[in-house]
Amino acid sequence: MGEVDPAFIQALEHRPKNDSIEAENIPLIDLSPLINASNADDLARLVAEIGNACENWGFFQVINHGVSSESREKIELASKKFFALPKEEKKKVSRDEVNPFGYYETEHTKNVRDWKEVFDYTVQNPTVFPVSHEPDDKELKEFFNQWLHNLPELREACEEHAEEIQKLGFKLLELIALSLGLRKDRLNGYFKDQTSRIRLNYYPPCPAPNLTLGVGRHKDGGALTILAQDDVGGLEVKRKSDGEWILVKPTPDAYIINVGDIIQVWSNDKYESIEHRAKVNSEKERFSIPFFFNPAHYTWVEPLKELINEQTPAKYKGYNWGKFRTARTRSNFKKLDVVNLQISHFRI
Ligand SMILES: O=C(O)CCC(=O)C(=O)O
Repeated sequence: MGEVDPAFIQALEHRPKNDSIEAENIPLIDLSPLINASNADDLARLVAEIGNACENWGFFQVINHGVSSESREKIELASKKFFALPKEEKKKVSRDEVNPFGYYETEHTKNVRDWKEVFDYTVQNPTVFPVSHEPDDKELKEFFNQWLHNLPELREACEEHAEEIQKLGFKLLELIALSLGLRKDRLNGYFKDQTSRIRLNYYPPCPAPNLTLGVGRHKDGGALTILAQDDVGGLEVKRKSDGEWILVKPTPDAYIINVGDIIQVWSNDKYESIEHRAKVNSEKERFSIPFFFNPAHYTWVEPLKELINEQTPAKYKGYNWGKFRTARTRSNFKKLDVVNLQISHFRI
C-alpha cells in the first residue's frame, strides 16, 4: 500500500470494505411509458414504482429516460480531456471563495479530503445566490460559469448536457409529485429560477484505496440528484433496510437517481435522502457526472401543506434554500471545523 497524505485518510469506521455487496436489486425503472404515449394504467404503474423506490430505497436507476447517448458521450469525452490537462491549465478556471463554480482539487467531505478533482458549472448562467448565510443580509450576487477558451468542446458538451438532463429532472419531479398524491406540476414552480449545478468528478487511481474515499459519506442537500457513472463503478449507498454499504453496479446508459434533503422535507420524511459515498481503486481512473437539481434561492423549504395534518404534523421548521446553500459552500470552502448545516438542524 503506497503512502498518501494523512488528510485523505478516513477514520477506521468509515473506510470502504474490499468486498462491497453489489446491489443487484436497486430498483431499475423503465421510463418508456413517459416517452411513448402510454395508457393510464402504464403511467399509474410507473408512478407506483417511483413511489416505492423513493420510499424503500431513496435511490434507483432509470433507463429509456430520453437523454440522448450522444450528449452523454460528448460530455464524458470532454470531461476526460479537461482532467487530462496540466494542473496549471485547469487552475485557470479555479473556483475560489468568491466563485464556487469551476475547477477544484481539494474538496473535503466531513473534513476529510476526497481523492478527486472536480469541475462545477451551473445550469442557469448566471445563477443567483445570497452573498452571506446571515439571515438579515439581503444582498444577492450573480455567479457565472468559467470556461477554458482553448477547450471549447467542454463548454459546448456541458451546456448541451444541462439542457437534456434538466428535462429528465422535471419528468422525475412530476412523477414524484404524482407518487405523493399531488398535482403533477405541484413542485415545478420552485425551479423557475433554479440553482441547479452539474459536477464533473474525476477520481484518479489511488495507491491506498482501502484508507481513502473518492467522496466521503454524505447526503445531497438539494431536491434530486441524477448521476451518470462510468463503467468502473465505485458508488456505494447505505441500504435503508439494514444500513449496509452496497455497491451500485454500473448499468450502461442508465442514470442513478437519489432523493435529496429537500424532497425529504417536502414529503415530511415519507421519502428520505440516503447517505452515499464513492470508492476509488488502485488501477483505474473513474469519472462520474452528477446533476444536482435545486430550486430557486428564494425557495422556502418546508413540509408541503397537503401532506401534513393533525395526525401527521410537520416534522421540520421552514428554511431558506439560498441561505442553506451559502452556509454549506462557506463551510466547505473555509474547511470550518464544524458540522455542516443539515436538515436535522430544522427538525421540530
Ligand atoms: O461519483 C459518484 O458515484 C458519487 C458522486 C457524489 O456523490 C457527489 O459528487 O456528490
